[in-house]
Amino acid sequence: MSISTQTHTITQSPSLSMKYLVLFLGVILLASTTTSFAQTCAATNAPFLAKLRWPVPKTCLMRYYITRSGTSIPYLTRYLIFRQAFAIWTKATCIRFALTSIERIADITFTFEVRDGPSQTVATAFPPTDGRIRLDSEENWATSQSSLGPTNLDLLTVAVHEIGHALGLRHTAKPTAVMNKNFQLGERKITLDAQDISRIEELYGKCN
Ligand SMILES: [Ca+2]
Ligand SMILES: [Zn+2]
Repeated sequence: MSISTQTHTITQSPSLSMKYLVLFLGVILLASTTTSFAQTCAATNAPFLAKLRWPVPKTCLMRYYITRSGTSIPYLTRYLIFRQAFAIWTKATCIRFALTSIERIADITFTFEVRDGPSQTVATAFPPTDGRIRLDSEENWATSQSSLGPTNLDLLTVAVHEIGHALGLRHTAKPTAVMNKNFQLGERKITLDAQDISRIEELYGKCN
């Protein structure tokens, strides 16, 4: 947005070489911006500002549903990844999570859908008590640490982040937090940092 504004301002009466210089710098700036923030979560902070959380009876046991369509990743593989992601949040919240095959009784649902192609938006999640997590089926998903590389995106890392949204957390600018909205290709970031833990405790209390 600011890039196009600058270009129009500077090119009011430039020489030809100045025009090319501005165009060149604009392309470089655009390319670097796209590279840095190529993989992001699309959840906006607005729905999360009200400190939405799941009500107490739910927080004993929450159920999640995984769609059987929309991706070539085997169902069992996805289940094992999502189960591992939930276990990370269980440690911080004491909330237990169990798989259900009945979508209508699920609190949190995972779907894989065609979104905007590889990179850019990789997933969107909705806060309590919605709980939908929509993953882009066209991302180059990595489903194990051994297959993780510079051209693919760790499904476990994204799952941990999106579950954080489904529990009520909004984005943070802190780079080390799992709730930072940017994902790096080839990166596994699944350890909750101190800020992630303190923020989830604000919603659900300390887990003893
Ligand atoms: Ca995408
Ligand atoms: Zn997000």
